Order: sequence, then structure tokens, then C-alpha cells
Amino acid sequence: MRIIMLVDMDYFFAACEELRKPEIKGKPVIVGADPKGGNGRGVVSTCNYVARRYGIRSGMPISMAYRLKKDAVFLPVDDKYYEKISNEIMRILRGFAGRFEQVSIDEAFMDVSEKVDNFDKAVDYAREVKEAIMKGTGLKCSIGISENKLLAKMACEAAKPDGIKLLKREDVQKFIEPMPVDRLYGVGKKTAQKLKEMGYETVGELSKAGLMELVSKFGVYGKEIYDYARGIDESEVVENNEIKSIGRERTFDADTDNIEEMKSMLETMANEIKEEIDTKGLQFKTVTIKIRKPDFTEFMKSRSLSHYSNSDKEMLDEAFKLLADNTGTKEKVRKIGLRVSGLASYRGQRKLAEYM
Ligand code: DCP
Ligand code: CA
Ligand code: CA
Repeated sequence: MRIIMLVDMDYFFAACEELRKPEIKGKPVIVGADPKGGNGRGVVSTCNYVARRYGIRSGMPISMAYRLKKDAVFLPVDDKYYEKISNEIMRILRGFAGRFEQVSIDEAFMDVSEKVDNFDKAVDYAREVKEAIMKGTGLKCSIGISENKLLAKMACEAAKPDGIKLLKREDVQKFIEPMPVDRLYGVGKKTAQKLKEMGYETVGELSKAGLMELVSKFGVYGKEIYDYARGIDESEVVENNEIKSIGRERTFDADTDNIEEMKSMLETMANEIKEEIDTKGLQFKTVTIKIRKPDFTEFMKSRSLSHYSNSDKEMLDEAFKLLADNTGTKEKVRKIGLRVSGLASYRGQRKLAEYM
């Protein structure tokens, strides 16, 4: 059996704002469009749990949020800042995962079947994950643990805020049956509406629906709905954003055969690549240089290390060797590129503060 976790940050954008403005903690905090004294257009992106006590929710018109709590702290969306924190969170999480799948800015699935022997140990592991995120970013998250993605996601919803919920097979039925069908992960509003019209309001009711009935109504997707109603989801945790390589390319101001000039260009690029792999928590095994000649013919040469490395010095040593192998002809070079591949994640110790 697989052990799948879903990690989701608590009130993410608003939590990021509390992080850099500690004085707003404890107050209702609403991130979204400008309320303009109640006349603002646009919606609430999210709000903290204090604001939720007043009935404020993601997606609600900002004017309505304003009516509900005029003296709340209203802040604009600063996605660049949230993305920076998100990158750091994902970097930390990757270090804990076997297989890893980021699903949104604040949420990721982890297949930890290879990391822990059983569900009880998975709970301890989830505690470690929460601590690492807290230590690295100062933020709270919730974690759902179960045998598949569907159930892990639904367990996480139940764990919120700041919790861990383990959902074992024997508890699945009584956990999901009372839920309205739109709470099934993967069942959207439109589908939920159709299901309601067919007479299925709860997951329990839906589980009585025949496979043929669902397939004739929804096509192949009907089979998925049929499975979801039973807590069945075979889909794998897939590394969707898997980065295959990281590299840079530069064109010289004038075509050159000066080795020192090429080396200094490689050095600049190595520094940039080093920064990027550190940010993403990656190591490399293979170094490639690409050279484009004035007539636009190109060639690439690679060398692989016997180990994973995150050292810019090693990256550059390999690049210089490749350059020496390929510049004997004294031909001019128009453009040069440096690239690392064979990437793997590592569990680094760098703190978010170093990027801010
Ligand atoms: N978001 C948004 N508009 C929405 C929903 C979400 O802009 N309608 C943004 C703001 C959220 C972030 O995406 O902070 C993550 O969305 P979540 O659904 O995970 O919600 P939160 O993290 O805000 O709260 P929760 O603690 O319920 O997960
Ligand atoms: Ca969230
Ligand atoms: Ca989320």
C-alpha cells in the first residue's frame, strides 16, 4: 500500500503578510482587491482565521468583506513575495518526499512510501515536516495522510488548521459518506450540480449510483466519480514540474577566440546557475557546454561526475576541461552556454532569510 501526504499551507497569502508585519497578527487580515471604502470591485484572495470568524472567505466580493468587517486589515496581493516563500516551502518539502508533486502555490503531494514503513511512522514524519517548514519559514501548514491522493487531500481539509490527520482504509467509509459530493477532490462545481440533479447530494448516496449510469452521463470521467465515491484513486504522485536541466547562454559582444574571455563568461554563468540550484534545492551530475560559432554551427560537449554535486567550483572545473578539449582549432566563438543536468533534490539547510 502507498503512503501519500498532502501538505497545504494555512491561510497562505495572509500568513505570509503576518510574517513580515507581525503587528497585524491577531487582527482580521484580508488579502485581495482594494475595498475602497466599500465600493471596491474584485474579490478576497484569502483571509486569516480571525477574519473567517466574521464569515469572510476566499472568492467573496471585497465589498462584502468590507461590510462584514470594516476595520479589518486589508492588504493587496503581492504574488512575487508569496512565490519566493512558496519556493522555499517546496524546496523543504522535496527533501522529505520520495515522489513529489506541487499542485499549487501552497500545496504539494508527497509519496513517502519509501521513506516510512507504516502509517503511524508517517504521522511522526508529518510532524517533522511541519517543524521543518516552521523552522525554515515561520509558517504553519496542515497535512493529510492516506493511501491515495484523493483521501490525503480530504484528510488535509479535515486537519486544518495546523493539524495532521491520518485517514486509514477502515475509517474511509464513515469519513467520506456524510460529505456533500462537491467535497470530493476532483469533482468540480458543475459536476456536483449535475450529480445533485441526479439525486446524489452526499458521497454516501453517490456510492449507490451504478457505474453504467455515471459513465453514460459523464463518459470515462464517470468511472472516476464511481471510484472517488468509494475512496479509490489510483493516480500516481507525478513530478510535474520536474526540471530536467538548468543553464545559461550568452552571446559575446564581438566574436572571440580569447580563452580568458570565454572562461570569465562561464564563471558568471556558473555563479548564476549555482544560485538557481541552491534556491531550488538541487544537485547536478552532468555539466554541458555549448558553443556557437560565427556561422551559427553549434556543438555541445558533456562530462558527468561520479557523484551529485552542488559546487560551482566543480561545475566550472568541468566546464573549463570541456572548453580546453574544444578550442584547439582556434576558431572564433559567437555564443557560449553552460548547463547542468542529471538533477536531484537534496535536503539543504539554508534559511528563507537568506533570499529575502
Ligand atoms: N487564492 C486566491 N483566490 C481563491 C483561492 C485561493 O487568490 N479563490 C490564493 C490565496 C490563498 C492561496 O491561493 O492563500 C492558497 O489557497 P488555499 O485554497 O489553500 O487557501 P488558504 O491557504 O488561503 O487557506 P486554507 O488555510 O484554508 O488552506
Ligand atoms: Ca492553503
Ligand atoms: Ca491550497
